[in-house]
Amino acid sequence: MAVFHDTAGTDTINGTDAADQAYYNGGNDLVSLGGGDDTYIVETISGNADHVTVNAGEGTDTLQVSASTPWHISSITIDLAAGTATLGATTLALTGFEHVTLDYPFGNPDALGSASISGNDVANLIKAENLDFAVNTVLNGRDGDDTIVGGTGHDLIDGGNGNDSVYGEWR
Ligand SMILES: [Ca+2]
Ligand SMILES: [Ca+2]
Ligand SMILES: [Ca+2]
Repeated sequence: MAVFHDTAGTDTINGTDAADQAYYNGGNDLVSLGGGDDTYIVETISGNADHVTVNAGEGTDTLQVSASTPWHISSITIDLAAGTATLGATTLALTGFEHVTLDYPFGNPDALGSASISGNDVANLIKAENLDFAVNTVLNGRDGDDTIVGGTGHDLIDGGNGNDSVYGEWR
């Protein structure tokens, strides 16, 4: 597995056709992850109006918004069918992702009040566990056999069509 760390500035990252891990730390990056089951990890949000383009390519690929992202933002919206994510002032154009994980194992002391994640027409894994109790989520699987895991706050979960597995909280 190759691991890529970007800079806080603008970067172009080209992954391999095997499984890659690529980290985001700000800037108007252009990322192509190639084949394999890749993970793109949003580690830091700058607070600037950055725009990131990520093509996850073939394979089963995961977008992860991780613990060390600063929470001066009030909401998160991720829509795989539309191919968009809005994390505060940072926007992402997404292609080829199947899974989304919100992962803040140390809780969220700041302003984040809501998170909305919508999948697409394939089998999605949508995980919002490890959120602070105050964060309300809206999680939509859409078509396909989805697995959806809510957080510790108020979750509104819609599995959509397909044979879905839905968990209010993973504890
Ligand atoms: Ca960057
Ligand atoms: Ca790859
Ligand atoms: Ca789906």
